[in-house]
Order: sequence, then structure tokens, then C-alpha cells
Amino acid sequence: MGFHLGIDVSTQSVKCIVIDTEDGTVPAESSVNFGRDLPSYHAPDGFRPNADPRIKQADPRMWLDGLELALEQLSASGFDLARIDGISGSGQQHGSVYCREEFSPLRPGRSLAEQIGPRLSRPVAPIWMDRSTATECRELDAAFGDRLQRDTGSPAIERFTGPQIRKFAREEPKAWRRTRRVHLVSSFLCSVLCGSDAPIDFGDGAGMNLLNLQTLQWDPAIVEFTAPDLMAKLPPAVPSATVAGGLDGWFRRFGLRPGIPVVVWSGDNPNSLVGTGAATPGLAGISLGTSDTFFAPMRVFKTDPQGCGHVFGNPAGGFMSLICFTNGSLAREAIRRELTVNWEFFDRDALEQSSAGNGGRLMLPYFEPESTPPVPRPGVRRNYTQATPAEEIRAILESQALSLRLHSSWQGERFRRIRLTGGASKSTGFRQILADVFQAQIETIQVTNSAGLGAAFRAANAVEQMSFERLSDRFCRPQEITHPDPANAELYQEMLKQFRDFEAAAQQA
Ligand code: XUL
Repeated sequence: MGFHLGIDVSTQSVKCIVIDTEDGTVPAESSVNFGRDLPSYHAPDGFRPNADPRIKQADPRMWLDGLELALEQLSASGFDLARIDGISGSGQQHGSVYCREEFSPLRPGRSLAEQIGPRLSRPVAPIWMDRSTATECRELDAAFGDRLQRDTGSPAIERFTGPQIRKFAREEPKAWRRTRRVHLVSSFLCSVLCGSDAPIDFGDGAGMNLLNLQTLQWDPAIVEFTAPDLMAKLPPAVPSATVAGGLDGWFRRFGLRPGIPVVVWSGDNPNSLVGTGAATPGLAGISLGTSDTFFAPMRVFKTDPQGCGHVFGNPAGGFMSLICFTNGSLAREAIRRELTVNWEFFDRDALEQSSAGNGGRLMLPYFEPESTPPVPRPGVRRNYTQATPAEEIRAILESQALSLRLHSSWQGERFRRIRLTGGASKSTGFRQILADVFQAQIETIQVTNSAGLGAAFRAANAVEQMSFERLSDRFCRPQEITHPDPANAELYQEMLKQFRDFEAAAQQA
């Protein structure tokens, strides 16, 4: 029994969470928001503004400054970080970081950004929101056809790392030649903690279009096609319970003990699967974050015939599904701003002032290019012309719930219980809509940062051999349960068909 630290580096923030596995409590937490706390990076939403809306890049030094600040705040919270026995982390998925040197022990007296920044062979990292790799995806699909999805779990996906790497190697061949190591956000930050290059875990590695999920090794032919000499630049791919190394002495400044085990980091979605307690079959999870995601453990390896859903490694063993809807909270926030209403109205009053089905109003809220279904250009579509603010809000929420249901149906499972996490999970109105659309029980847990919690679980699992079942028993007991209203089952079943047709027509237009 002990204390474990989970660090979540997401699109917009760095969050730390300490768990006490003995009594199932969270004795310390901290949070840093890039836009608010690190304004000098000019990345209010976690990426640098770019004239081309398809390009979304972040400065890795911003993540390093965020990490330092979040650890500083954690140690200032009064909890003695010397008590921590293990660390792991969670990174926003798919982004790629290019390093000109291999990692070596950190030098005391200099900030992380100061010493690691100059070791990057590319000053920016494309992140998961980037949509500028359509050409590379076409080439990958042409070269490998169906095998790409069959073996890597996904067809070529614009936001995935392989296409990002191919584009960089082609456009900047000199910088590519100078690159010694390509990391994911997760393995990059894990390397920082260890002061040596860390491996990539199967959970996050599966989001690259490079990992063969049949062999659980980098696929030689796909890797070779993606970029010259890429195999030599990739860290090894390993199970999620692997200890990457000991904590570098640099982190002593926060009270952390040098040498404590650092467990490989994973992506935010694999971490959220375990952090919501949904890693065992039967349950599913929905995370309402910058993007909305749907994830579930898989009983058998299966791919999405539409090509929108993915298969990743489940940190608890086997595989998981993941479906990502780029226009999650960013779209809800945009509608709220357009209507100039506060969150109280958005989350509660609006849904009391409108009714289930909303007169058939549907919205495709693509404020950003969308991943599911793939929509390359932003644009909001409505099948109605008139709506009160309350009806407009219900339209986006019902449409988002219908989209989640529609695009998760390829798994062929009837999910009766869904764990809900992320900022918008506190909206009672949205919870009811999700319960009714899925006709499933929607359960929230106390900790809303499920990615950070999942990372702390993985540390405890690898270091203390504590099972995920025990951890989720201690930390993920359902807090609030929203039951579906059976009276709305037929209504939403009908609306699901209308939504499918509306979405299909919009895609053809
Ligand atoms: C998943 C995805 C997003 C990011 C967000 O495929 O692209 O959920 O992981 O951080």
C-alpha cells in the first residue's frame, strides 16, 4: 500500500493527482492551464494559432513548463512528495515530438524547457487536432489497403502519428535526418522524468498507424514506407505495466525521491479506460473533454467497418475501442458563447425549458474539422431555422449523444452501464440525454480527471501489483447514477435514423 502520482498532460492543461491506495483517497491535486498560466506561449487552447485551420501544433516547452509548475503547486499543497512510491502519466494521444539527441540525465539548476528545448530537432509538435496529412493518408492507404486497418487497428488517420511523421520527413528532410528519436507526447514526458529515452506503451502506440496489433511490434513494412530510417528512431513498444526507469535526481527539488519507479506513460484514452473503472468487459466510458470520446474494453479484436473507430491496447490487457469526436467541449463552449448564456443555463435550465426530441431539431456542430465522421472543413449545419436558446442547446446535446451512439454501434455490444467523465459530466441535463439515447445507466465517479487517475492506477498496478479491479473498487464507486427513461427509448431510436440520414446527406453535399 502506498502513494502514487498520476500526471495528465492534455491539450489544455497539466494536472497532477496523488492517490493513497491504502484508504482510497486523493490527498493532493494540482492543475495548470496553458492558456491562463503560461500566456507567453500564445496558445490559449493549447496549440498555436495558424492561418491554415488544418495545422495544429504546440511548443513542447510549454508542456515542460506546465509540468514544472504543476509539480511546484503540488509540493506547495502541503503533501510531502517524498512519500510517493511510483509515478506514471497520461499524454494527449497521437502528437509527435522530434528530438535531435537521445535523452540523458538532467542538469540541475536549469529549467526543463531550457535544457530540453535545444535538443528538439523540430521546435513544434503536431498534435491530435492536426488535419494536414490527407496526402500522406492517401499514400498509406494506397500502399497497404485493408491490411493497415486489419493489422494496426485503424485505416490511415490524419491525426495519427505515422502520417505526421511522413509529412515532416518529406517536407523537412534535413531536420528529419537530424532527428535521433521520435516520441509521442506520453513517451517524451516519461523520458523527461527518467532522464533517459522511455518506451511507448501498446495503448498509445496503437494510435500511430505503425504498431502491428497481431504481433505487438512495430510493423517493419509500414514503418519503412512511412519515413526513411524510422525504425531506428522509434523507441521500443512495450506493455503498459513496464517500468521505464527511475526518477531523475532533478525532481528532488519538489521533494520527490530520486530513483522511484516511473512506469511508462500511456495515452489519455487508455488511461481513462482504467481510471473510470471501465477496463473490464460489460462497461463502457464516455469522456467529455476538449474532444468527446467513447471507449470500451473489447472481448474480441474487431475493427470498425466505417473506419472511424480505433483499436488500442487496453492497459489492463487485451484491446479497447476508441471513437473520437473532435467537436466536444469546444463546440459546446462555442454555442454557449454564441447564445451569451452561462453554464448554469446551458447545463440545467435549457434542458428544463425544452423537451426530449426537441421537435426533431438536429445539429452537426463542426466548429473544427471533425474526426467522426471525417469532415475536413469546419461548418455548422442545422436541419431547422428557428429555435429558442434552450432548443438550440438541446439540439447540440441531443445530436452529440446520437452521434456517440451511432458511431459506437459497430462494436455490436449493448452497453447497459456507461461511466461518464470529463468537465461536462457535471451537467445533469446532458447525463439524462445520454442515458435516454443509449438506454443505459450513466454513472459518474468522484474524480473527474480519469486520465490522471488511470495513470496513478497504472503506477500502483505496476509497482505494488495491485489489481485494477481493487483500485477501481476503492476509487471509482459510482457517485451519481442517471437512469434511462424507457418512455424515450422509441423516440430516440427514431431520431437516430434521422440523425444518420442527416449526417450522411451533409457528408455528400
Ligand atoms: C483520440 C484523440 C483524442 C486525444 C485528446 O484518438 O485523438 O481523444 O487523445 O487528447
